[in-house]
Amino acid sequence: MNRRTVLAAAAVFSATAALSGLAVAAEPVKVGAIECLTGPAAKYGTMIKAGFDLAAEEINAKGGILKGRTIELIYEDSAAQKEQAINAAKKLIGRDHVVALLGPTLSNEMFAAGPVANERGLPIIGTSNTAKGITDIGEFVFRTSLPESDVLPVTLKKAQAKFGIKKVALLYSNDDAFTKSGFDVFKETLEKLGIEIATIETFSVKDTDFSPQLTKIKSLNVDALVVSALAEAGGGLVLQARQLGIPKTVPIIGGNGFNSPKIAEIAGDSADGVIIGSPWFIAKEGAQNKNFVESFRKKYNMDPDQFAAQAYDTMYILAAAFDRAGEADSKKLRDALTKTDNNGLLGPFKFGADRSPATAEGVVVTTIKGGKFTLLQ
Ligand code: 1QQ
Repeated sequence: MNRRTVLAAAAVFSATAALSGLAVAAEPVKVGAIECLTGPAAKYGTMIKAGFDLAAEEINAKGGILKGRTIELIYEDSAAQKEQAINAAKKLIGRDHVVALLGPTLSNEMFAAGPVANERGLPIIGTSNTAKGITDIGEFVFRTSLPESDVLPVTLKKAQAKFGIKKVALLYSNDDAFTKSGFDVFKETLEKLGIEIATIETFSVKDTDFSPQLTKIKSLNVDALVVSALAEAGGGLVLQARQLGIPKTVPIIGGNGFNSPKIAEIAGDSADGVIIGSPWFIAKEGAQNKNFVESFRKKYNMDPDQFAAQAYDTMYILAAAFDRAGEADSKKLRDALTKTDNNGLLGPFKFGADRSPATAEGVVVTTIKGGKFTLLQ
């Protein structure tokens, strides 16, 4: 070999190395996240993003995944719009070549975007989807959030025992997959518990005036209002209920949509006494939760909510699955995800055969006091 050939061979070698193992080992692993970062559900999406970012930062600082690769999160805003969620999934898969997807924020969006990921054989993990049927979309669809069917019965039983509730008004927005699903569970559980439903009132997720429904409810002398709504409408409804003179002795019970500081941001003092079930609450015992809350406050100068906690756990679940998969391969990652065994903020976590959380232990019932979530004693 003359000198020229040696140089050429070396050039070929380094080019090959750049394309294969050696250089690729340092390449970040791209993960897409579809969240509501603007629009009416942006409070949920920004909390979820904050939870993902904090966990990814910690994981990357500790050496990353797959023997030294970092996780690179690429966000697309779905703005609570189904079409936008579908386009986001297509962009992240087609343009960015992500290996997995996180989100979307709303069940409504997951029913639209989930099939896109599933058809392309890419794992998609909802961290906040609680409607019935989410993982029925297909075998690549996972969720780490507890469905309403696990949480609402715990909430209602606790409220019944504490307040002796016998008769309620049931309200829900009938144009969203999650709020409709929550309504179904609330109705079925109320019937099982022998609680009378004095009236069922509907509204739209976009509504801002609930006075017709609330005026009617006021005349019915119910013991509680049971509401399946997203936070924007839910907060407005709570505020107007108190303004119209439904007293605080009549508690308002919400579903997962109420697990957000947005309720108190909108309703102010009127949010006091609102009752919500959740797999997590901020004052949960244990060093892991304390560290999370502290790091979150330090990084963002605000308290985390349930959505941030679920997102944080999910990032660790994803990172561990990548390491079990052994490479950044979507199909291997899917199989590795099914073997999840995490001990995070939400407690011991495994997926069931349906790729939803295997158990619903650890659901707590909280109430809002001075804008903060505290345990309902
Ligand atoms: C869903 C929900 C929402 C409250 C998520 C933010 O539970 O859409 O399933």
